[in-house]
Amino acid sequence: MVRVLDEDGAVVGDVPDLDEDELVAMYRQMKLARHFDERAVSLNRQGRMGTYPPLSGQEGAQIGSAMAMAADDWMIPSYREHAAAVVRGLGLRDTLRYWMGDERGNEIPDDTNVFTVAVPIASQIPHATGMAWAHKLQSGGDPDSAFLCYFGDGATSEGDFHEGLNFAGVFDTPNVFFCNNNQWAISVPRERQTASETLAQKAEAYGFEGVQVDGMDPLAVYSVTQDALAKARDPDEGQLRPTMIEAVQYRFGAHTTADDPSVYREEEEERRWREKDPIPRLESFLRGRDVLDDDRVEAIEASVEDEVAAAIDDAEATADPDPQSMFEHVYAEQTPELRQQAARFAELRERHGDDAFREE
Ligand SMILES: Cc1ncc(C[n+]2csc(CCOP(=O)(O)OP(=O)(O)O)c2C)c(N)n1
Repeated sequence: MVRVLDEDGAVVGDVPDLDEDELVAMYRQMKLARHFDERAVSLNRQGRMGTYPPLSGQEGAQIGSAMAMAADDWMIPSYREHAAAVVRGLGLRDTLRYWMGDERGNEIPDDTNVFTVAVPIASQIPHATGMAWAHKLQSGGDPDSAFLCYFGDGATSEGDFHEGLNFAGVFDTPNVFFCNNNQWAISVPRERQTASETLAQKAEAYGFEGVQVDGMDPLAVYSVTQDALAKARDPDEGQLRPTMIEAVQYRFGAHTTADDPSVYREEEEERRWREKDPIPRLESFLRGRDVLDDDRVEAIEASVEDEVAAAIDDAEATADPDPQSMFEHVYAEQTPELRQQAARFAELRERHGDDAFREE
Protein backbone atom coordinates (compact mmCIF):
# COMPACT_ATOMS: atom_id res chain seq x y z
CA MET A 1 0.00 0.00 0.00
CA VAL A 2 1.50 3.34 -1.06
CA ARG A 3 1.76 5.97 1.72
CA VAL A 4 3.51 9.32 2.04
CA LEU A 5 2.21 10.43 5.46
CA ASP A 6 1.56 8.31 8.52
CA GLU A 7 -1.52 8.85 10.69
CA ASP A 8 0.17 11.73 12.54
CA GLY A 9 1.24 13.48 9.35
CA ALA A 10 4.91 12.38 9.59
CA VAL A 11 6.61 11.67 6.26
CA VAL A 12 7.05 7.95 5.49
CA GLY A 13 7.32 8.07 1.67
CA ASP A 14 8.32 10.32 -1.23
CA VAL A 15 6.59 13.71 -0.97
CA PRO A 16 5.26 14.76 -4.39
CA ASP A 17 6.64 17.85 -6.03
CA LEU A 18 4.00 20.42 -5.00
CA ASP A 19 4.85 24.00 -4.03
CA GLU A 20 3.51 25.72 -0.90
CA ASP A 21 0.57 27.33 -2.69
CA GLU A 22 -0.49 23.98 -4.15
CA LEU A 23 -0.23 22.26 -0.76
CA VAL A 24 -2.33 24.98 0.88
CA ALA A 25 -4.83 24.75 -1.99
CA MET A 26 -5.07 20.99 -1.38
CA TYR A 27 -5.71 21.59 2.32
CA ARG A 28 -8.30 24.30 1.62
CA GLN A 29 -10.15 22.14 -0.90
CA MET A 30 -10.41 19.37 1.70
CA LYS A 31 -11.69 21.79 4.35
CA LEU A 32 -14.18 23.18 1.83
CA ALA A 33 -15.42 19.68 1.00
CA ARG A 34 -15.80 18.74 4.69
CA HIS A 35 -17.71 21.92 5.54
CA PHE A 36 -19.87 21.67 2.43
CA ASP A 37 -20.71 18.10 3.38
CA GLU A 38 -21.74 19.04 6.92
CA ARG A 39 -23.95 21.86 5.66
CA ALA A 40 -25.50 19.64 2.97
CA VAL A 41 -26.49 16.96 5.51
CA SER A 42 -27.96 19.68 7.71
CA LEU A 43 -29.94 21.14 4.77
CA ASN A 44 -31.41 17.70 4.16
CA ARG A 45 -32.36 17.34 7.83
CA GLN A 46 -34.11 20.71 7.67
CA GLY A 47 -36.10 19.66 4.61
CA ARG A 48 -34.24 22.11 2.37
CA MET A 49 -32.56 19.47 0.21
CA GLY A 50 -33.42 15.97 -1.08
CA THR A 51 -31.40 12.80 -0.52
CA TYR A 52 -27.67 13.55 -0.45
CA PRO A 53 -24.62 11.20 -0.45
CA PRO A 54 -22.09 12.38 2.18
CA LEU A 55 -18.37 12.23 1.40
CA SER A 56 -16.70 13.01 4.75
CA GLY A 57 -13.60 10.84 5.18
CA GLN A 58 -13.12 10.59 1.41
CA GLU A 59 -11.67 14.09 0.83
CA GLY A 60 -8.07 12.85 0.61
CA ALA A 61 -8.85 10.46 -2.26
CA GLN A 62 -11.03 12.94 -4.12
CA ILE A 63 -8.89 16.06 -3.81
CA GLY A 64 -5.56 14.24 -4.15
CA SER A 65 -6.62 12.53 -7.38
CA ALA A 66 -8.44 15.51 -8.92
CA MET A 67 -5.46 17.80 -8.31
CA ALA A 68 -3.19 15.33 -10.15
CA MET A 69 -5.24 15.67 -13.36
CA ALA A 70 -4.15 17.88 -16.27
CA ALA A 71 -6.59 20.39 -17.79
CA ASP A 72 -7.19 18.20 -20.88
CA ASP A 73 -7.88 15.03 -18.91
CA TRP A 74 -11.45 13.85 -18.31
CA MET A 75 -13.19 12.94 -15.05
CA ILE A 76 -16.04 10.40 -15.14
CA PRO A 77 -17.62 10.32 -11.66
CA SER A 78 -20.23 8.27 -9.81
CA TYR A 79 -22.49 10.23 -7.42
CA ARG A 80 -20.17 10.86 -4.45
CA GLU A 81 -17.35 12.79 -6.10
CA HIS A 82 -18.66 16.33 -5.80
CA ALA A 83 -15.46 17.45 -4.02
CA ALA A 84 -13.33 16.17 -6.91
CA ALA A 85 -15.62 17.89 -9.43
CA VAL A 86 -15.24 21.21 -7.59
CA VAL A 87 -11.46 20.98 -8.11
CA ARG A 88 -12.20 20.77 -11.86
CA GLY A 89 -14.25 23.99 -11.67
CA LEU A 90 -17.82 22.87 -11.01
CA GLY A 91 -19.70 25.30 -8.76
CA LEU A 92 -20.87 24.33 -5.28
CA ARG A 93 -24.16 26.01 -6.14
CA ASP A 94 -24.74 23.58 -9.03
CA THR A 95 -23.93 20.57 -6.85
CA LEU A 96 -26.52 21.82 -4.36
CA ARG A 97 -29.06 22.40 -7.10
CA TYR A 98 -28.60 18.87 -8.40
CA TRP A 99 -29.21 17.31 -4.98
CA MET A 100 -32.12 19.71 -4.42
CA GLY A 101 -33.71 17.97 -7.40
CA ASP A 102 -32.93 20.56 -10.06
CA GLU A 103 -31.44 18.82 -13.10
CA ARG A 104 -29.85 22.11 -14.21
CA GLY A 105 -27.26 21.40 -11.50
CA ASN A 106 -26.03 18.58 -13.77
CA GLU A 107 -25.40 20.96 -16.70
CA ILE A 108 -21.64 20.93 -16.63
CA PRO A 109 -19.51 23.71 -18.14
CA ASP A 110 -17.65 22.43 -21.23
CA ASP A 111 -14.17 23.47 -20.15
CA THR A 112 -14.24 21.39 -16.94
CA ASN A 113 -14.08 18.01 -18.75
CA VAL A 114 -16.31 16.37 -16.16
CA PHE A 115 -18.95 13.85 -17.18
CA THR A 116 -22.43 13.84 -15.61
CA VAL A 117 -23.29 12.15 -12.30
CA ALA A 118 -23.98 8.39 -12.68
CA VAL A 119 -26.27 6.78 -10.11
CA PRO A 120 -26.63 3.27 -11.67
CA ILE A 121 -23.65 1.48 -10.12
CA ALA A 122 -20.68 0.95 -12.48
CA SER A 123 -22.58 2.19 -15.54
CA GLN A 124 -20.02 4.96 -15.99
CA ILE A 125 -17.11 2.50 -16.34
CA PRO A 126 -17.84 1.28 -19.90
CA HIS A 127 -18.58 4.92 -20.80
CA ALA A 128 -15.12 5.91 -19.54
CA THR A 129 -13.48 3.10 -21.52
CA GLY A 130 -15.43 4.09 -24.63
CA MET A 131 -14.51 7.75 -24.27
CA ALA A 132 -10.83 6.88 -23.85
CA TRP A 133 -10.89 4.46 -26.79
CA ALA A 134 -12.62 7.03 -29.03
CA HIS A 135 -10.04 9.65 -28.08
CA LYS A 136 -7.21 7.22 -28.81
CA LEU A 137 -8.66 6.42 -32.25
CA GLN A 138 -9.28 10.10 -33.03
CA SER A 139 -5.73 11.00 -32.05
CA GLY A 140 -4.27 8.38 -34.42
CA GLY A 141 -3.16 6.16 -31.54
CA ASP A 142 -1.27 8.93 -29.73
CA PRO A 143 -3.70 10.30 -27.09
CA ASP A 144 -2.87 13.41 -25.10
CA SER A 145 -5.71 13.12 -22.56
CA ALA A 146 -6.33 10.52 -19.88
CA PHE A 147 -9.79 9.46 -18.66
CA LEU A 148 -10.16 8.97 -14.91
CA CYS A 149 -13.24 7.07 -13.79
CA TYR A 150 -14.39 6.91 -10.14
CA PHE A 151 -16.46 4.09 -8.66
CA GLY A 152 -16.94 2.34 -5.31
CA ASP A 153 -15.94 -1.07 -3.95
CA GLY A 154 -19.50 -2.30 -4.60
CA ALA A 155 -19.15 -1.45 -8.30
CA THR A 156 -16.42 -4.09 -8.67
CA SER A 157 -19.13 -6.80 -8.45
CA GLU A 158 -21.02 -5.43 -11.46
CA GLY A 159 -20.69 -6.78 -14.99
CA ASP A 160 -20.07 -3.25 -16.26
CA PHE A 161 -16.87 -3.08 -14.21
CA HIS A 162 -15.47 -6.28 -15.75
CA GLU A 163 -16.55 -5.37 -19.28
CA GLY A 164 -15.11 -1.87 -18.98
CA LEU A 165 -11.75 -3.05 -17.65
CA ASN A 166 -11.53 -5.96 -20.07
CA PHE A 167 -12.02 -3.68 -23.08
CA ALA A 168 -9.55 -1.18 -21.62
CA GLY A 169 -6.86 -3.87 -21.46
CA VAL A 170 -7.59 -5.31 -24.91
CA PHE A 171 -7.70 -1.91 -26.66
CA ASP A 172 -5.02 -0.38 -24.41
CA THR A 173 -7.09 2.71 -23.65
CA PRO A 174 -5.81 5.79 -21.77
CA ASN A 175 -7.83 5.11 -18.60
CA VAL A 176 -7.32 5.35 -14.88
CA PHE A 177 -9.93 3.31 -12.99
CA PHE A 178 -10.11 4.85 -9.55
CA CYS A 179 -11.88 2.69 -6.97
CA ASN A 180 -12.95 4.56 -3.84
CA ASN A 181 -12.94 1.58 -1.50
CA ASN A 182 -14.76 3.13 1.47
CA GLN A 183 -15.30 -0.35 3.04
CA TRP A 184 -19.08 -0.40 2.57
CA ALA A 185 -21.54 -0.67 -0.30
CA ILE A 186 -24.49 0.66 1.69
CA SER A 187 -24.68 -2.17 4.31
CA VAL A 188 -22.49 -4.73 2.47
CA PRO A 189 -18.97 -4.80 3.95
CA ARG A 190 -15.87 -5.03 1.79
CA GLU A 191 -15.19 -8.67 2.84
CA ARG A 192 -18.64 -9.76 1.56
CA GLN A 193 -18.06 -7.98 -1.76
CA THR A 194 -15.23 -10.24 -2.93
CA ALA A 195 -12.93 -13.00 -1.70
CA SER A 196 -9.99 -11.26 -3.42
CA GLU A 197 -7.36 -10.04 -1.00
CA THR A 198 -7.33 -6.60 -2.61
CA LEU A 199 -9.52 -4.88 -5.17
CA ALA A 200 -6.44 -3.55 -6.97
CA GLN A 201 -5.38 -7.11 -7.89
CA LYS A 202 -8.45 -7.45 -10.11
CA ALA A 203 -6.58 -5.36 -12.70
CA GLU A 204 -4.11 -8.22 -13.14
CA ALA A 205 -6.84 -10.37 -14.69
CA TYR A 206 -7.20 -7.76 -17.44
CA GLY A 207 -3.48 -7.58 -18.09
CA PHE A 208 -2.67 -4.20 -16.59
CA GLU A 209 -1.37 -2.73 -13.38
CA GLY A 210 -3.34 -2.38 -10.12
CA VAL A 211 -2.10 -0.17 -7.28
CA GLN A 212 -3.32 0.04 -3.71
CA VAL A 213 -2.91 3.42 -2.03
CA ASP A 214 -3.83 4.86 1.35
CA GLY A 215 -6.89 6.83 0.23
CA MET A 216 -6.83 8.96 3.38
CA ASP A 217 -3.35 10.24 2.52
CA PRO A 218 -3.89 12.98 -0.10
CA LEU A 219 -0.19 13.19 -0.97
CA ALA A 220 0.07 9.46 -1.67
CA VAL A 221 -3.11 9.59 -3.75
CA TYR A 222 -1.73 12.55 -5.69
CA SER A 223 1.51 10.71 -6.51
CA VAL A 224 -0.08 7.44 -7.54
CA THR A 225 -2.72 9.18 -9.67
CA GLN A 226 -0.20 11.45 -11.35
CA ASP A 227 1.92 8.43 -12.33
CA ALA A 228 -1.11 6.53 -13.64
CA LEU A 229 -2.34 9.51 -15.68
CA ALA A 230 1.12 10.04 -17.18
CA LYS A 231 1.30 6.36 -18.13
CA ALA A 232 -2.18 6.50 -19.68
CA ARG A 233 -1.13 9.40 -21.91
CA ASP A 234 2.39 8.20 -22.70
CA PRO A 235 3.37 4.68 -21.59
CA ASP A 236 6.91 3.36 -21.66
CA GLU A 237 7.76 0.68 -24.20
CA GLY A 238 6.00 -2.55 -23.20
CA GLN A 239 3.66 -0.92 -20.67
CA LEU A 240 -0.11 -0.99 -21.03
CA ARG A 241 -1.84 2.38 -20.61
CA PRO A 242 -4.64 1.56 -18.12
CA THR A 243 -4.22 1.38 -14.34
CA MET A 244 -6.66 0.49 -11.62
CA ILE A 245 -6.12 2.40 -8.37
CA GLU A 246 -7.70 1.14 -5.17
CA ALA A 247 -7.81 4.01 -2.69
CA VAL A 248 -8.40 2.46 0.73
CA GLN A 249 -10.53 4.78 2.86
CA TYR A 250 -13.69 5.08 4.96
CA ARG A 251 -16.92 7.02 4.71
CA PHE A 252 -17.54 8.59 8.10
CA GLY A 253 -21.17 9.36 7.37
CA ALA A 254 -24.17 7.42 6.12
CA HIS A 255 -24.36 5.98 2.59
CA THR A 256 -26.92 8.69 1.88
CA THR A 257 -29.09 10.83 4.11
CA ALA A 258 -31.75 8.10 3.68
CA ASP A 259 -29.48 5.52 5.37
CA ASP A 260 -28.71 4.76 9.04
CA PRO A 261 -25.28 3.08 9.38
CA SER A 262 -25.75 2.45 13.11
CA VAL A 263 -27.88 -0.60 12.22
CA TYR A 264 -25.04 -2.36 10.38
CA ARG A 265 -21.69 -1.13 11.68
CA GLU A 266 -20.00 -0.55 15.03
CA GLU A 267 -19.13 2.92 16.31
CA GLU A 268 -15.73 1.56 17.30
CA GLU A 269 -14.95 0.92 13.62
CA GLU A 270 -15.65 4.53 12.71
CA ARG A 271 -13.57 5.75 15.66
CA ARG A 272 -10.57 3.73 14.44
CA TRP A 273 -10.82 5.14 10.92
CA ARG A 274 -11.19 8.69 12.26
CA GLU A 275 -7.61 8.38 13.48
CA LYS A 276 -6.63 8.34 9.78
CA ASP A 277 -8.72 11.45 8.94
CA PRO A 278 -6.99 13.03 5.91
CA ILE A 279 -7.53 16.64 7.05
CA PRO A 280 -5.66 16.73 10.39
CA ARG A 281 -3.03 14.53 8.77
CA LEU A 282 -2.22 17.03 6.03
CA GLU A 283 -2.59 19.89 8.51
CA SER A 284 0.07 18.38 10.84
CA PHE A 285 2.41 17.92 7.88
CA LEU A 286 1.92 21.55 6.79
CA ARG A 287 2.26 22.92 10.32
CA GLY A 288 5.49 20.93 10.67
CA ARG A 289 6.82 22.68 7.54
CA ASP A 290 5.68 26.11 8.83
CA VAL A 291 3.31 26.43 5.90
CA LEU A 292 0.27 26.63 8.21
CA ASP A 293 -0.23 28.19 11.63
CA ASP A 294 -3.30 28.98 13.77
CA ASP A 295 -3.98 32.29 12.00
CA ARG A 296 -3.81 30.80 8.54
CA VAL A 297 -6.03 27.85 9.50
CA GLU A 298 -8.59 30.25 11.00
CA ALA A 299 -8.57 32.42 7.88
CA ILE A 300 -9.10 29.34 5.69
CA GLU A 301 -11.97 28.17 7.88
CA ALA A 302 -13.65 31.58 7.71
CA SER A 303 -13.30 31.82 3.92
CA VAL A 304 -14.62 28.26 3.46
CA GLU A 305 -17.67 29.03 5.62
CA ASP A 306 -18.39 32.19 3.61
CA GLU A 307 -18.00 30.36 0.29
CA VAL A 308 -20.42 27.57 1.27
CA ALA A 309 -22.95 29.99 2.79
CA ALA A 310 -22.94 32.07 -0.42
CA ALA A 311 -23.44 28.92 -2.56
CA ILE A 312 -26.41 27.85 -0.42
CA ASP A 313 -28.01 31.32 -0.67
CA ASP A 314 -27.47 31.26 -4.41
CA ALA A 315 -28.92 27.75 -4.84
CA GLU A 316 -31.97 28.54 -2.73
CA ALA A 317 -32.58 31.83 -4.55
CA THR A 318 -32.73 30.05 -7.92
CA ALA A 319 -36.25 29.84 -9.29
CA ASP A 320 -37.64 26.31 -9.59
CA PRO A 321 -37.14 24.70 -12.99
CA ASP A 322 -40.07 24.49 -15.39
CA PRO A 323 -41.68 21.07 -14.63
CA GLN A 324 -42.00 20.56 -18.39
CA SER A 325 -38.18 20.32 -18.57
CA MET A 326 -38.27 16.81 -17.03
CA PHE A 327 -39.06 15.46 -20.50
CA GLU A 328 -36.20 17.24 -22.21
CA HIS A 329 -32.95 15.54 -21.26
CA VAL A 330 -33.75 11.82 -21.28
CA TYR A 331 -32.77 11.35 -24.94
CA ALA A 332 -31.02 13.63 -27.42
CA GLU A 333 -34.20 13.37 -29.51
CA GLN A 334 -37.51 12.79 -27.77
CA THR A 335 -39.22 9.47 -28.47
CA PRO A 336 -42.87 9.54 -29.65
CA GLU A 337 -43.97 8.25 -26.18
CA LEU A 338 -42.13 11.04 -24.40
CA ARG A 339 -43.56 13.65 -26.78
CA GLN A 340 -47.02 12.29 -26.04
CA GLN A 341 -46.46 12.36 -22.26
CA ALA A 342 -45.05 15.90 -22.42
CA ALA A 343 -48.07 17.10 -24.38
CA ARG A 344 -50.48 15.41 -21.97
CA PHE A 345 -48.68 16.92 -18.97
CA ALA A 346 -48.81 20.39 -20.55
CA GLU A 347 -52.54 19.94 -21.13
CA LEU A 348 -53.17 18.90 -17.49
CA ARG A 349 -51.13 21.83 -16.17
CA GLU A 350 -53.15 24.16 -18.33
CA ARG A 351 -56.41 22.70 -17.02
CA HIS A 352 -55.58 22.31 -13.28
CA GLY A 353 -52.68 24.70 -12.64
CA ASP A 354 -49.24 23.74 -11.24
CA ASP A 355 -50.41 23.68 -7.62
CA ALA A 356 -52.38 20.51 -8.34
CA PHE A 357 -49.04 18.68 -8.85
CA ARG A 358 -47.22 19.98 -5.79
CA GLU A 359 -46.69 17.76 -2.79
CA GLU A 360 -47.39 19.35 0.57
C1 LIG B 1 -27.14 -0.98 -10.98
C2 LIG B 1 -27.52 -0.55 -9.59
N1 LIG B 1 -27.82 -1.49 -8.67
C3 LIG B 1 -28.16 -1.10 -7.41
C4 LIG B 1 -28.19 0.22 -7.07
C5 LIG B 1 -28.55 0.64 -5.64
N2 LIG B 1 -27.34 1.14 -4.97
C6 LIG B 1 -27.12 2.45 -4.82
S1 LIG B 1 -25.65 2.77 -4.09
C7 LIG B 1 -25.30 1.12 -3.92
C8 LIG B 1 -24.01 0.67 -3.26
C9 LIG B 1 -22.81 1.15 -3.99
O1 LIG B 1 -21.66 0.91 -3.23
P1 LIG B 1 -20.22 1.29 -3.77
O2 LIG B 1 -20.10 0.93 -5.20
O3 LIG B 1 -19.24 0.70 -2.84
O4 LIG B 1 -20.18 2.89 -3.70
P2 LIG B 1 -20.36 3.88 -2.46
O5 LIG B 1 -21.82 4.24 -2.40
O6 LIG B 1 -19.90 3.19 -1.23
O7 LIG B 1 -19.55 5.09 -2.78
C10 LIG B 1 -26.32 0.35 -4.46
C11 LIG B 1 -26.34 -1.13 -4.46
C12 LIG B 1 -27.86 1.17 -8.07
N3 LIG B 1 -27.82 2.49 -7.82
N4 LIG B 1 -27.52 0.76 -9.31
